[in-house]
Amino acid sequence: MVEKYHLNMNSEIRRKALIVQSEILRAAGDFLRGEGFIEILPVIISPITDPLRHATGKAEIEYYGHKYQLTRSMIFHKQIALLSHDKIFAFSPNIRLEPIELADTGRHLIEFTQLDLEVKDATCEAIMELGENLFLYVLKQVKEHCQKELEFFNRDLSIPNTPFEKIEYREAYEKYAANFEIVLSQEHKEPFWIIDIPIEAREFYDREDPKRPGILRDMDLVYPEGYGEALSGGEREHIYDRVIDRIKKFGLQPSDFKLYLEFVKRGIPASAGFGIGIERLTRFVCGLKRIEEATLFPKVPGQLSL
Ligand code: ASN
Repeated sequence: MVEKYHLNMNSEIRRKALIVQSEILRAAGDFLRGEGFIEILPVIISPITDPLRHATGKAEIEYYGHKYQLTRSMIFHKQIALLSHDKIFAFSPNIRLEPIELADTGRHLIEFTQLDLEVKDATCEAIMELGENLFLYVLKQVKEHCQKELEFFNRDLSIPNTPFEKIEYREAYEKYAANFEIVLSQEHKEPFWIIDIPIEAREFYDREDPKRPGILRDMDLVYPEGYGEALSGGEREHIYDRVIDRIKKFGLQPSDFKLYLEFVKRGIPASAGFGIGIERLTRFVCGLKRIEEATLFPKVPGQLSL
């Protein structure tokens, strides 16, 4: 049984982790603004949200006969926001009603916040470089401003070498089967990328490589030391006919994405971006055992929490 983390408000671990988290938020925002990004406010409810490949329960509310979903990720809003600004980010609360089986991973919450960003006309490679630079900047700032907290956690944060190692999805899968991400994470001492992700492993909005059908221009960043996935993102499908084709191939209904498709039809920019989970980043930076320690009001799958 998972400990009742929400009853433990004055835990010294959480108190220190929140100081580090506050520094992470500041540093990440400063870095992105320095790179020319605009911070936009998050979207909490919308008729459309990320369909996600893995099974999460529907979180829906009805209002005057209209159905809204709670945001699973801001992917569609990020793409549309690029009609306003070329580089945007948001600290975006996400609700993903994960199954109770994930309660004990130490990595899953049904409510979490991701730093979600998107860049007009960017490539997968450019966005990976941005991700590495953002990650390094945050680590350096935490080391500089949270020495006491890192000492408390006995966390000797080393600054990884760049560029990070790149590992092909199929190669990893063949070697370690479906659980490859965690196995590789446990084996590694530095973060690494998973690249060449096959089309069936991701969502319809992820762009298929025109030169290599069946492979996406997508990537995941994985933390070392067993902390697991850090970030996922890539280039986006944005051409109307291709988007429709991909929706249908995934067995989804274009009518469920009507408001989004109206924008795509009129034209949205080519783009790439990613989202990085803030609680997971805090967990990694502090070396915490469980993600519940990285937020004041953790929502553990299957558990009633404040
Ligand atoms: N935020 C991710 C991205 O930008 C999508 C996700 O969280 N499912 O690709």
